[in-house]
Amino acid sequence: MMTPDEILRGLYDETLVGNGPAVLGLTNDALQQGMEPQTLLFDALIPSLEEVGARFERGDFFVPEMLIAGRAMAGAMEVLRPLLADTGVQTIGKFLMGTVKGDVHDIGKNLVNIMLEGAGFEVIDLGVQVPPEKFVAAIEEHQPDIVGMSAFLTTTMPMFKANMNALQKAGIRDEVIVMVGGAPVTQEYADAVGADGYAADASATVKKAKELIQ
Ligand code: B1M
Repeated sequence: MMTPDEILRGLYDETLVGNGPAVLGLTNDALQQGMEPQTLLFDALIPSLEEVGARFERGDFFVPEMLIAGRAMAGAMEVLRPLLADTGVQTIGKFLMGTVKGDVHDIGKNLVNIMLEGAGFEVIDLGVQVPPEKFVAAIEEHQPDIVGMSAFLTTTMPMFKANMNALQKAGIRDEVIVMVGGAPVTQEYADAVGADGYAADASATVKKAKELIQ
């Protein structure tokens, strides 16, 4: 039997090379051994994707490598999702979530969703490449407490402002709390676009969201 350290090392290495079946196998092994889902995420899967990003920046990895690593991580997340989200707590608020127009990254957004669900939020996920008019229509339809927008590229971050303008124009800006986030986003940027809240990672999002609906 593999030790927990060997499993974490294996998960990191296999995610890095995008070996989906191995990542899935190791995830199941780890859970069978009683390892915590959070440990797998924060000590292996997320660090591995960070390394993928670093290699991409250096020109050692290209889009296909990034894609298969992302898929391997997403496969593991499907197994971890029910364990992270199922706490049986009562619904504390409605959270509408989407990745902005022009941006296809969704692993980080999905992780935020899982943590929010785990904390008792009802999450409505609009998916990726969500245009401003879709955010507006969904807010009108679902009446969420908070709308969350993710952007993972410096080139798509300006969509936050476009979304805020669309909300303003539709006369619904004051009806919802707006939170923004994603790897390149900062508190300063969130303030500049007029968002009500920003968080750097999934657990910080939960904390901030709870604060904002108080
Ligand atoms: Co892309 N990509 N990618 N990519 N990709 C990044 C983001 C990049 C940082 C890599 C790098 O250069 N180091 C870089 C962006 C640079 C920049 O603009 N600053 C980049 C690039 C350049 C690109 C392309 C342009 C590449 C190309 O085509 N030349 C292209 C763009 C496509 C598009 O969207 N139009 C592209 C494509 C892709 C893939 C499709 C191959 C794949 C995405 C798969 C998928 O998501 N389904 C991919 C991947 C996998 C990555 C990296 C390697 C990993 C992303 C990830 O899932 N991280 C990424 C490098 C990196 O992040 N280090 C990279 C793990 C995840 C748990 O973290 O996403 O940060 P993260 O989410 C966090 C926080 O951001 C926060 O909480 C999450 C959980 O803790 N958060 C919020 C997220 N949303 C929030 C909302 C909130 C609050 C917090 O409130 C509402």
